[in-house]
Amino acid sequence: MDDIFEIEGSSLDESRKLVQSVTKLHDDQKLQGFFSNIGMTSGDYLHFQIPRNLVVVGDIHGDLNSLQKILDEFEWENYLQSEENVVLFLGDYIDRGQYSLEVVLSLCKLKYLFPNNVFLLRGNHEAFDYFPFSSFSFPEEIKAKFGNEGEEFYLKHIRTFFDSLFVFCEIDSFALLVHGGLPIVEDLKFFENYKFHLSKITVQKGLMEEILWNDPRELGKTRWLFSNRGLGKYFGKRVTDLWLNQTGCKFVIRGHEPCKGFKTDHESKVLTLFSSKQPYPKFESAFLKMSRDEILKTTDYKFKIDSFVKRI
Ligand SMILES: [Mn+2]
Repeated sequence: MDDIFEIEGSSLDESRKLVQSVTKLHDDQKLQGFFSNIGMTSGDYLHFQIPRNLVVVGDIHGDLNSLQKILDEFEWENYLQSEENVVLFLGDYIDRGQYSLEVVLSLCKLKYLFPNNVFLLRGNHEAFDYFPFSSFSFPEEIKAKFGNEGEEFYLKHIRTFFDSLFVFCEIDSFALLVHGGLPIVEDLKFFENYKFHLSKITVQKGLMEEILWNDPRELGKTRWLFSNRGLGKYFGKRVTDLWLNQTGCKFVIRGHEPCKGFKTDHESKVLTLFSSKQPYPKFESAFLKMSRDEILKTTDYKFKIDSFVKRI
């Protein structure tokens, strides 16, 4: 397979160097605070003013072909020249598909080339050590490619890279972006200082579990239920409305559930994106692309965010 960054056939040494550089980049950005005219960080929490253009990509799950098609569709080389054009990936880069390692390395290369406008959120598949589940096969894929040294590569470098990923993103007055869903907040005081709480998600296991594992469901007046997944919860519209009211945002954009490219819940306030096709023959692969002007029109009550999703 042709691949975008000539990642296929990378030596273990090259792969290790790339992953280490991007881990360092993430750590530096977390310490730095501001990284562009429109972007800020505070630990695990990433914050943007409305970008000139926004692309959001859902679960890729080792589908290098879908990733390549999406990058081609928004003409990444041109698009990423301006730091006000942002691309955000919602996590779950690995497992299920055949090219997890190539997907991880391609995304690292993209981040390395465009550190201030490419951002990678953490999915539940990138947090196996915290919340184990049965379909985790990435270390075996690396071992098959690099032998026993691959195991060390995973344990020493990939896991540290996963720990460096951002967990929560907010785009001012527009959207909250996470892999799984919104956590259930019992104490409203949380919102007095929510950015501070979200800057330390990785050290609050309960909060991290919900952000990486939760799913939206239509629950009527019930706020939440335990999830059939065995981890995380189902959150109802009351939880979505609370978060959106408290943060001044209008939408939640998340991945985590296979679907025909996208689906909406909670009166179209929650948009699910899915960007993997090869391991999921019954589903479709899609991404979201919006300009600043389009984002500013979200005040219109007839606004439909799913009209900006493009299937590939
Ligand atoms: Mn997931």
